[in-house]
Amino acid sequence: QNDDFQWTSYLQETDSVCAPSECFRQSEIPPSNDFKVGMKLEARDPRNISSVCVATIIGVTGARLRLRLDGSDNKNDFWRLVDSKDIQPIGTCEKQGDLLQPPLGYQMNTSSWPMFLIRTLSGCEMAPATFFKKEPPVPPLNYFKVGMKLEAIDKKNPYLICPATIGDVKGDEIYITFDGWGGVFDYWCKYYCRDIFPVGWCRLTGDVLQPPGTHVPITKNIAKTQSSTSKETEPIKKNIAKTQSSSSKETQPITKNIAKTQSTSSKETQPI
Ligand code: MLZ
Repeated sequence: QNDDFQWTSYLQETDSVCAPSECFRQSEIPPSNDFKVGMKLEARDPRNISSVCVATIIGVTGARLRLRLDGSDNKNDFWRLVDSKDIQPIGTCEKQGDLLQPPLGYQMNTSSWPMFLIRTLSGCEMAPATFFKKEPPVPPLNYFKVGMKLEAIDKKNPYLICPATIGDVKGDEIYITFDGWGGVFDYWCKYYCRDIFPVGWCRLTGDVLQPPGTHVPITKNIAKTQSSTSKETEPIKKNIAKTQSSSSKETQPITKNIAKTQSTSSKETQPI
């Protein structure tokens, strides 16, 4: 699936740079994913973070697990990295003297929970402790700069990892903008957020990297081209279709992002 999108040519065409790996709270070498579908583990309930629940692995994708809380419906699946602090082996909670909780939206009467828990764990395949990897440390500083490229989870479609650009930096926060989507999926997050990855992450983990959107023209990074001021507001004539395999999304010409040179917000040049 990654075949139709190539970072190397895209970085060239957009004249942009990747965010260096030191920027991210990710292992430089992605952790191995040994988990198997059907295994159970303990996971923090994303909708009620004070609860630790039983979860079943519904899918394995790259360095991530698709999880479903036992006793919950199939509409609230969530994804966690194998080195997320939100997951741990079955038995961890008990060792710490805590109780496993029913998930938010537990479909049966609460009084049935203790028996449900016994049944769901009886004879289940528990993910071995060695499969869980240590969460990487927080980078000491926010090293991100506007214009840097990365791979980021689309929070509205959390199974998707997409090409993205740092749109703004404010203290510990960074603005994640999704290439070609006109702003609708963009979000602010901490620089040490676990949902963002260096360019090449998906290729290394085997996860699927989405191609950029086709809703707005691809913008060219202005950071590296600021010396050539006269050309800055003109769209680039070169058509990238010639330099890449032909698919409909690649036939749009690259236009430079003039937002920054006009000191206006990027929204004004990227209609949704
Ligand atoms: N089904 C949706 C997916 C959009 C994903 C965008 N990610 C940045 C759509 O096509 O609108």
